[in-house]
Parts: sequence; structure tokens; C-alpha cells
Amino acid sequence: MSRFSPGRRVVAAAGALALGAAAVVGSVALAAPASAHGAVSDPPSRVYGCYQRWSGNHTDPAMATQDPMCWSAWQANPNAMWNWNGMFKENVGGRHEQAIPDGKLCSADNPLYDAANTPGAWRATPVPYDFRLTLHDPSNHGADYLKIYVTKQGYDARTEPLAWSDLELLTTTGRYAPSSPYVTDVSIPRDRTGHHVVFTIWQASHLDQPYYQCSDVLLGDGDPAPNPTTPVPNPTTPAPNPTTPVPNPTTPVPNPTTPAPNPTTPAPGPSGCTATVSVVSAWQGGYQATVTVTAGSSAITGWKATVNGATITQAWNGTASGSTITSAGWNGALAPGGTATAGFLGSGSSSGLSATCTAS
Ligand SMILES: [Cu+2]
Repeated sequence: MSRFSPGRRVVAAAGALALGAAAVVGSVALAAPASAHGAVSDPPSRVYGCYQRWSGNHTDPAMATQDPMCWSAWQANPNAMWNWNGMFKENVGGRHEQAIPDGKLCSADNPLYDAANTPGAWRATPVPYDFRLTLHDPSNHGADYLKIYVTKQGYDARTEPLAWSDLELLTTTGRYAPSSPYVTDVSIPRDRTGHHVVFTIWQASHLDQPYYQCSDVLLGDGDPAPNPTTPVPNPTTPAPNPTTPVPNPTTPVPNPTTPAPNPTTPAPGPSGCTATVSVVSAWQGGYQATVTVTAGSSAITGWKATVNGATITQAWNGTASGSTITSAGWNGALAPGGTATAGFLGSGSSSGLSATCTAS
């Protein structure tokens, strides 16, 4: 057989990525490795998130307090972080639950990534109950299917290793052509609140090579809801589309069982796209934020989101220059009303941020 064993494949990928990593050091934009495999990029998987946020400064001890689970993971094995895209097992024959033991789901049962199985305060991405999951695959393997699961209410990501019995299957998609990204809409039952894990199986099409990964999300009460740093509708912005629910300040706080109006859904703007910015977490001297871009009534082929008041030190799912993030190759094209997100780390204060968008 000419096929590499899984172990040899990982070693080979590590060498290739080490070269790629050297080219990235010192750059604000995080270029994705040009080869190898892929990962869930939004909401980012544990390993991909640690790579995104810290590959530019992974020896900075500030990570220990700002992002402690990533710090532990980088300390455990930096190679694993550079190889964020290699969380797969081969020749599983669709028997995922037999192939991946309980407690090893977030590492694809690959010892290289074992740190990702440790329960704890992983950075969790706030998502609405209905959200779009994006899997970024620079190698364009295609997909026979994606299976998306979410943890059951009562599961505690901070103390319990993830087991199959903790998961509820939400959706199994159809095939994807070998053209990244692979995107699917996900709807999470409204009883989930707080820190949950979205678990994704990506059955790649080029080989029997399924990928397994965990994305930490914040749901419902966990959202940074009516947050002083959330931009307020600008009086000079055209009136919101009547079909778009807007937060009404006189309306009582939404009942957790009711889908909350999404404050990040902007009205279509005249420039072809609109952008909002929301702060995921903040600490002394810095913060992490998400920019959401929404196309207007026409399709667009690329976008630039400017975050007024931001000093961007690192960005992902886009390229940062000054306070502007430009769409990446895989998330620039949007259908009318379509959305894309990018993330960034900012230095200084996160208060008073607002975002504007121009389309191309
Ligand atoms: Cu691959």
C-alpha cells in the first residue's frame, strides 16, 4: 500500500507547516497553510482557535491569563497548534462512535492533540441559536457529509471530558464539491444556554479520512447581550428593513425560549454591505472581537470592514491593515443578505467601537 499511516502523515504535515509558519511570523494577517487539510474555522475549533489567536505570539505569557486553555495547549505541543488542520483518523468506515473513544473526541483520538480534550475555560464564541458553520479546507478534499452535534443541556464543558452520550446530532449534510469552504446552517435547540460544544465530523471525500473537532460556543444567556460595547443603530443609517427584527429598547428582555432578535444583523446599507463589531472578551490592555459583515440586496465579491477606534494586532478570516480587515479568499463572496465573520485582537480599550463596510 502506498498510503501513509496516520502517524507518518502527521509528521510529514508538520515539516511542511513549519516552513509555512516561518513565513507568517511577524505578519499581521494569518495566512492559512497552503496545503494539507482543514478545520472548522467559524465558530473556530479549539485547536484552530488557539492557532488563530496566538500563532503570531505564542510565547507571550499573557496568553496564560487571557486564554489559559490555549496556553496549556501551546505548552503541551506547539506542533499540534501549527498543525491545526490535521485532526483526522483514517479508514473508519463511518463507525465514528467506535473509532473515537469517549474523552478523545476533541483530539480525533490523535495523541498530538490530546490537550484539546482537557475540560476547562476554553474561549467560547457567542453564536445565535441559528448560525452558519464554516469549515475551511485549503486542500479542497470535498466532503461526503458534515455531521454537526451540540452538547446536551447540563453538560459542563469546564469540568467534563466530552463523551458521545453528551451529544445530540443536529444535522447531517449532503455532499460538498472539493471547493472550500464547506458551509452549513445549524439550528440549536433553544433550551441550550451558556458554554456548549459544537462537535463536527467532516467526512472528507478524497480518502476515508474523517475529521473530528470541537468548537466552543456561548448560547443564550451566555451571549454578551445588551452590551455597552455593541454599536447602537446610527441615526444616519437608512431605516432598518421592516423584515429585520431590531432590538427595541422599550421591549422587555427576551424570554430565553424565544429566539432573541439578533443585534448583529444590520440593515442592508447603500455601500453594498454593512458591518458590526462585537467584543468577545476584554482584558487589561486588550480585547478580542468579531466583525460580522452582511451583504446588502446585491451579491458582493469581496469586502473591507473598518473598525473605528480599533488598533488591530492580529486578525483571522481576513487580512488586517490598520483598523481595516479585508475579506479572505474564501469568505469575500456573499449572496444578497449573506454574512461572513472575521475576528481580531485589539490593543487598548474596546469601548466605543463601531464598524463600517465597503463592498467590491
Ligand atoms: Cu488533507
